[in-house]
Amino acid sequence: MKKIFLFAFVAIALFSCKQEEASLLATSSTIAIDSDDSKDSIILKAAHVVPTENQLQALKNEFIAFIHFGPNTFTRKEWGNGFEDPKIFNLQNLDTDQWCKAMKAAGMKMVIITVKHHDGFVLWQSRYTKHGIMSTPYQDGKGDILKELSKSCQKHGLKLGVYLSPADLYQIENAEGLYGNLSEYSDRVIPRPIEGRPFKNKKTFTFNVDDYNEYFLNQLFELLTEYGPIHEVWFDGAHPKRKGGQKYNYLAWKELISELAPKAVIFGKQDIRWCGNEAGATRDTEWNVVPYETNPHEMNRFADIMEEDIGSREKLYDAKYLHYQQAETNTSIREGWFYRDEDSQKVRSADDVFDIYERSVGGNSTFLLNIPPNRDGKFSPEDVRVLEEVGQRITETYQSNLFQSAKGPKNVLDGNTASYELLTPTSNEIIINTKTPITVNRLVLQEAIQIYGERIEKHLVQARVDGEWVTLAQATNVGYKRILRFPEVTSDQFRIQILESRANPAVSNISAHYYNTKPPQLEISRSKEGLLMIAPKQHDFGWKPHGENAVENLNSKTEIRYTTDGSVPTKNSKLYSEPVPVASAEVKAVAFDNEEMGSVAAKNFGLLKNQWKIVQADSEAEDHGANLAIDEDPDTYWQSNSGSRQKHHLEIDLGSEKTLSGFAYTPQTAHADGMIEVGSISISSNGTDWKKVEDFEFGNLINDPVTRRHNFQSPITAKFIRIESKTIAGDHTAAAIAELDFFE
Ligand code: FUL
Repeated sequence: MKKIFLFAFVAIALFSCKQEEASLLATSSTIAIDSDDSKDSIILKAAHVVPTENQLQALKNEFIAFIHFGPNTFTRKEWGNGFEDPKIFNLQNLDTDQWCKAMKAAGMKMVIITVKHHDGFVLWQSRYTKHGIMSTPYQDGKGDILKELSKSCQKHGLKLGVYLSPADLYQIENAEGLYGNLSEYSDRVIPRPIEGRPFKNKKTFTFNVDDYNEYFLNQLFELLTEYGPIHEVWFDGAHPKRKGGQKYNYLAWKELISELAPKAVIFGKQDIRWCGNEAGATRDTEWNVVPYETNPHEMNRFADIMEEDIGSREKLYDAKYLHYQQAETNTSIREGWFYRDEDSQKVRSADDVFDIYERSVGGNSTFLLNIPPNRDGKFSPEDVRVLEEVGQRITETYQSNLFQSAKGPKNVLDGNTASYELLTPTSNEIIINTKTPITVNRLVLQEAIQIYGERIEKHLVQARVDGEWVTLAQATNVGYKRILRFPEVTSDQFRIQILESRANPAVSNISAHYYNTKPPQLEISRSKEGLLMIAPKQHDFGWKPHGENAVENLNSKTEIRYTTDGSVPTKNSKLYSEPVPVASAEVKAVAFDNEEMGSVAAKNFGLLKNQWKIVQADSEAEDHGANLAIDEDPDTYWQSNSGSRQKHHLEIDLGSEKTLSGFAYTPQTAHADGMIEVGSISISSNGTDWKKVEDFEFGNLINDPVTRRHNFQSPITAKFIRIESKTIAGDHTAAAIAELDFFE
């Protein structure tokens, strides 16, 4: 009722005014709530929150690239520790042109590079540290990766952004380190002059800051004045370690950024927020107008926003400020953020990346996909192949609009997002007729958010089939862009209805498309008895081009072919029809639709677990017995009790003596507890006399809880294995294992 009332109220004011009419309220990227605001007036205000020009341009980039590159590329770790000798960054070749070509082929518009990750190592010629590229053999210490990337970006027409980690382990760990050194706050001039290294840009700033903030500001000054225009500055929120109560003077950083990079958006702060996961998951309803307790323009610290519902009416009612802060959906094309290897580090399939593209760009957010360069300074061939394939699918599907010469409101069909059609409660639908019937399975809707803000809360798309309106899809908000996916339909009449809205919505674009769906992505698993199972992937957001279960949707001609020796299956490989036994094998499987080949699914199976027994666990939390660590079901897990110690262990009898090359640890994903960050493996032949073999370490498990593999320095032979935790991520105290695998 309330919604209808509000809608009607705004409608009376606006209906006759058409496009030229602005709005009842002034628009702004932040609007304060007053103490006498009613629920309705709060929602009306929300409908007038619009992106800034920089935010709008960032949204229009749609698909952008992330580059994680640094010492971790050479140590194969996710998080360094700050003690790395710069010489391990043994870069011989670097081909930033190759990166840019591949990113362009994917249709990306910008690239953001980790010029400093948490380890503190810098990829550019900074005047303020020696811990970086200047101390490596690369071009005799004269190389500058950011400079090379910036040149390639200009050549290939890509925007550039920088990730500068506030967490800095080198500055924490080394004796002269500035991070948390308890230095006095005083007025410091930025940039601090360095003899023999003058700046061309003569601007200076004075900030009242401590040593680490001064260091950070000096580095920002270099990055923002010497590498061409910077369009995004990325501040990560993760901290492997802290020291000395170090605070960040973000308001000073922001002042410097707005002055030196006026076109840049800031990630992790007021402009752009993290989507809340690193797996490529998207919300069904991603509102970019979000509630704040304090004015975001005056805030120093921004907490991560992880909940599913962040901007519904209920959430906005308690706000003190309504603020436009768009989501960036960030994930990696490879397992982990840094390159590790070609064999065990899986690469996402084109199906997967295209699916995330449609959900994120078509779900009111920006898609930030990481492609980690390898130790040869290039993108690996498989990564390039996937980028090219995704780019081709995006072009084939979205470049041409099947409504191009259709009849309907001109302002939504002209391909110009600056023109729009204002709808009202009494005229809440748009009908589009095509000259001849078209076959479509995608529809794109956009709102004129730059003028009117995000308003649509619920909408419906129908097609006229055999004289009846058939519903194709129904969804919630639209905002910058909504891509609707539905089973293909052939019709010459389509209807878009706005069912609920925060005020009169301005629809700026409607286009129709056809995605030529591909053979399904596959999922490979094994039962505890050792039976191999291959089936179309079914997960929350996997291969579901129709929003339906891919299994039921399969073309009857689909065949699954597989190999067990790691080779890529062909039409002549073994045909999969029922579960077959498999042990210690590298299985690869592909679906074929006639001659068309789907993406390759791969899984490495370790030893069969049917003879394994748990000998001992130091403790077992309720419902999380030790057997669950070896039951071939990653959804169940062993968890020790919590307590004062992070040290826990599990002992397994493998049934007979085996020679092992490594192991894989699958963490549980139900919560952030129990991630074994550091631990050790010990072996025994009788279960009594133990010998420690080696330590292992896995970084970034809380943000990225996927299976991690550790290869032993040399093969080990054992009947009994003990895995022991030393450090649990995030200072938790219980250890947990969803699955443990050992490889021969
Ligand atoms: C996380 C970091 O800890 C990861 O290493 C990575 O940089 C990712 C994008 O953000 O918080």
